[in-house]
Amino acid sequence: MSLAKTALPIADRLEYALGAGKLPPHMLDWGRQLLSHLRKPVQVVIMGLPGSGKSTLVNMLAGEQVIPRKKSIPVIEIAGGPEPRVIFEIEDGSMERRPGTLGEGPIPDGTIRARQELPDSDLKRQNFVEVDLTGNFGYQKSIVNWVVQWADIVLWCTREFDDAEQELWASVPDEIKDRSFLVLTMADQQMMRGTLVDRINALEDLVAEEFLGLYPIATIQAIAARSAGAAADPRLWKSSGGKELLDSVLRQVEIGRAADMDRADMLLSRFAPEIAPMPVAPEPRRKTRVLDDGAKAQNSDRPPSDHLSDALDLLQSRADVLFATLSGESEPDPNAVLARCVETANALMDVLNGADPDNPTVREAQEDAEESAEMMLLFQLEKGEDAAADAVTLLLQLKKELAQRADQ
Ligand SMILES: Nc1nc2c(ncn2[C@@H]2O[C@H](COP(=O)(O)OP(=O)(O)O)[C@@H](O)[C@H]2O)c(=O)[nH]1
Ligand SMILES: [Mg+2]
Repeated sequence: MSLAKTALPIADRLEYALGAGKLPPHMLDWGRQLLSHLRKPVQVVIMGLPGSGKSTLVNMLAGEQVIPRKKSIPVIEIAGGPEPRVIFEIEDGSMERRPGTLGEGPIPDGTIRARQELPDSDLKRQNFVEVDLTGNFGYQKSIVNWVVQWADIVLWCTREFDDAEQELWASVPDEIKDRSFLVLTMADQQMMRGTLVDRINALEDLVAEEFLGLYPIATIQAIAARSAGAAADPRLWKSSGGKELLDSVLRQVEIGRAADMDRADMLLSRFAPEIAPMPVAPEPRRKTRVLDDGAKAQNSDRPPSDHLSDALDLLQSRADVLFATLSGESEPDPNAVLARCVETANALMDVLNGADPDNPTVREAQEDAEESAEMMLLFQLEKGEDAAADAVTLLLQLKKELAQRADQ
């Protein structure tokens, strides 16, 4: 093992593990997907009907006037780059590039997409992409379908979130809904008309189901407060709704990045422990007896039935705790349940690895335990209630099989 490798950024270590064939075939897709996520900034999409306040909101989030009020462009990406430059994609498939910013020069006719690059270090963490929902309902639906294939976080801008918009949003996968925001724009106008509170109340139940949260915002006031420096007008920054929305978006970006890093850590410590951050040497399954290692030799010298009953005891006690959690008053947190299942499967593998693998019953139990630990890892990557339920079922199944083997 090279220590230098363990000091590399997690993405580099994952790339190394993939290149060195450390991941088993059924984990390859996950591994590759994870790597591409770790390598690119989080994609924050600002989506909504034309005139819903998207460009203004992007300017607020970026902290500068990046999108000018000129011709509208269906897709505008704000991303990091060594110096300011704009890349235009034209409807005939051609590309045009020019240095500077969108506001500084003409926008070519037929532009369908523009990428504004800026030397802003925050843009290494996240990009902002404005997507205009133009055309008829069918066309808007196809835009939504395209966006959900690559977006990490969506900010849906709207004044009312009407039935048609709700229908468009309904088709978005749950894992994106869980990290997306409904942004009620033009809150200043709605407040003046006296409709804001009713609108928020009317949307409350729907938002609880379909979004991470509802964020009313008076974007123009938020920009004024922000460009004066947040410290210069902290009250307006707060009362406009700007602070809450920006803080929440940035928090969500961080949560997403941390979760990806945790998953990569998990994959590495399981399949390439020598390059994991805290290398844990796994007990080799097919252990040849090391006679000068007293404890281990003794361990393997115990009859296999002892190891099997230790393993059963372990499963029984963990299952008891798990069931106590599941039958408690409050809704169990699926991710905590999953973590507990993963931990149990790993502990089980440790117990069984102490037994003599030459005994066929022991070997079968070891293989089951190892397979389950891998399945648990997949469930943990998948997350959510279904995965937690599958993990608990798997543990119960394992317990049943182990009890049968111990009886043999
Ligand atoms: N009063 C008010 N006007 C806003 C607000 N946000 C955007 N606007 C105005 O609404 C119009 C449409 O905004 P824009 O950001 O271009 O919408 P887009 O088509 O979704 O990108 C512009 O004239 C903005 O100045 C807001 O919070 N309050
Ligand atoms: Mg716009």
